[in-house]
Amino acid sequence: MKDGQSLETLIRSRTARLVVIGLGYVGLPVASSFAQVGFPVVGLDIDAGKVAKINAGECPIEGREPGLAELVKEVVAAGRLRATTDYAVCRQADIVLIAVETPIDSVHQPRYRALRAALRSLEPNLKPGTMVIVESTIAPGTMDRLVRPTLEQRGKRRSGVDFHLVHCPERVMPGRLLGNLTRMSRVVGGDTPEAARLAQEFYRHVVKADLDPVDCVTAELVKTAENAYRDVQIAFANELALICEHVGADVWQVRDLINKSPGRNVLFPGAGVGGHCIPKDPWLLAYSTGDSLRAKLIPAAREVNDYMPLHMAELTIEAMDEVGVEIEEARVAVLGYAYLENSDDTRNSPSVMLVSRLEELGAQVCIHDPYVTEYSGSLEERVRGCDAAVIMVKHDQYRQLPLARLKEWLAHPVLVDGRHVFDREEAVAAGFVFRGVGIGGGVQQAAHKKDLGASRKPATR
Ligand code: SAJ
Repeated sequence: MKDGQSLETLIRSRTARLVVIGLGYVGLPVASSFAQVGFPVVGLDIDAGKVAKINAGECPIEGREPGLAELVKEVVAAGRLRATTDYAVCRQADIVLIAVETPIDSVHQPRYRALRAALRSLEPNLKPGTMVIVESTIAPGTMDRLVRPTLEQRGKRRSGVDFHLVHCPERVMPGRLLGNLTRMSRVVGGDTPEAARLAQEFYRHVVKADLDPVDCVTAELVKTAENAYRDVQIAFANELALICEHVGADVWQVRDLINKSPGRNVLFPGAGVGGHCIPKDPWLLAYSTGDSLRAKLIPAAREVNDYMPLHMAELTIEAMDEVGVEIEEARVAVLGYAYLENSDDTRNSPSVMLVSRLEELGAQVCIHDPYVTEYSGSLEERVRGCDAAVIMVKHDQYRQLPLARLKEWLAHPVLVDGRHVFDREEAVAAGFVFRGVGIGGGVQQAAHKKDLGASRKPATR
């Protein structure tokens, strides 16, 4: 500790030296927020370009993040935040906060490469008395099986004695990075009760919501389960949508009426589930039980949600078939490449899955997204001459798009709506061949009729 003062005193006086490892969607807002309230903060990242940008007072995160660019500029100018690639800064740190990516791989296993690298680089620079906080989302059991052993280094030091170990999972949301940080409650998982208490003291300077002290595994479970729960909820809405298509109903009317019933809240069906949390965290939760307990509902929900972009391809093929366009010769305009409306974040975007499916089938794809630099620019230019327009994201620009203009640009009036942006009756009245997720009459109903036809064999004499 700095001249013998206790960590608690340093935290209370906001003089504890904070190092934040990982300056992405989580780390940069956290580093900037603690710098803003007075802590001396050093941001640590392997990306020298990102480090240089931040030291120039610029925010490397694109997209609409209210207040973040201004805050980064302010705290860098005030000398309370600086960035580096050098882990030696951890030797002077009183608190080290780790916010690196924890993706899953193609077989849904967590890939902790970044987390392991951060821990291994931190370990030789970890000084006695430091509090280490992991904000990254991790599978339940990871603090116990990976984080603590890596830092304890086979008896070189002990958690709770030589350092404090905490898991305080982030609850950020693109578009609300700063707002969520202060407004959302947090579970504060301590490897010891003392660690949880010290972390509560620390976060209280920035978080103006509940800070609930728990043990590490509870914190790991809360975070992964809250997102698995949302994924299952969305999967239910998506499966209901597919059923509505089969039987010729309108899922939007159905869900509104269901939600009139007390305690019901059917979420929004759509073109798929993207982002850095929802597609990943259910797998982290399911992974935690290994082979001893095989989760059933969670993987099934993932399967339903991952099917939706492929379903969008099926709806597109079927709609173009009505105007005599084969997928192999088609040019398809995909509107929306981010995973969420009015965001530039394309991580795990359903549009990525749709585009690769369409290209696999031989189509040419023209992508537009006002927030994704590579695909921004004139919507008309991207759409003109295409045989179909497929709405994958409910960006404001698309909600305001006049159908007559869209029809004029297209070579064939085919509109496939994955986010209930348009009303079917209006689209049909405007002369479109229309398909929408959850709107009966699509590819599912055709199959359904065939099934029904098959099952209604004439009674044998
Ligand atoms: N989606 C649907 N139907 C829905 C809701 C979302 O298809 O009813 C799709 C979205 O289009 C998107 C994906 O799911 O592709 C994820 O959307 P999201 O609204 O869940 O947004 P995220 O990914 O930013 O989720 C975050 C999560 N927050 C944290 O991890 C701290 C999640 O726990 C929150 O519930 C969510 O924000 C939120 O909106 O509150």
